[in-house]
Amino acid sequence: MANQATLILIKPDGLKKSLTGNILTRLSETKLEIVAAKIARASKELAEEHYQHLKDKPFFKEIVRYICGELHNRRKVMALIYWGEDAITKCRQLAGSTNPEEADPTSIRGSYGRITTSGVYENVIHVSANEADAEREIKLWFQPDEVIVNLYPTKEVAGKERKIKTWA
Ligand code: IDP
Ligand code: MG
Repeated sequence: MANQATLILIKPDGLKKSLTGNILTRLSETKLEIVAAKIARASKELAEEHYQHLKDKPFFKEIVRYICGELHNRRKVMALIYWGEDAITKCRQLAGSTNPEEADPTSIRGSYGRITTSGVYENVIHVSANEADAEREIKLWFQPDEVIVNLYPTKEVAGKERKIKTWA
């Protein structure tokens, strides 16, 4: 099995519950390499794009609000790319099933997830489901310069001269 990349998001409930360390510790069992990491904010547009495959589901609006941080008053996620052999299966295995009540209780979602009274699966972590999703999602959440390996082909485009912010 060749090296794969997968997008991991520690969702707003994971951050609010102060689970960042616990989740990263669990993921370190995979012995995969972290090749990008940041705290990021999902705009509504980014969230809708991220969950585009679920846009016809009755819970679509709520999961968009969830990943944007509106359910937790914590408008951020931690976004990481894990890279290595069989990364997607390894990370999804550790994350556990989508429904946290059905997830293996020793998995990340089984340990820390819950179903809210309004029916949202709050499952603390996102892991890309397959290689095509991983590529699509990584390109949504990260720019090439933010990743320390070359995952996908890039191109140079002539930018309009623009101001960049630097430390004063
Ligand atoms: P995944 O995160 O395990 O890949 P997806 O089907 O891609 O599962 O769903 C994205 C997210 O939407 C889930 O992680 C969960 O937070 C939420 N979700 C999925 N299915 C349901 C459902 O049936 N009810 C409520 N929330 C759901
Ligand atoms: Mg998914």
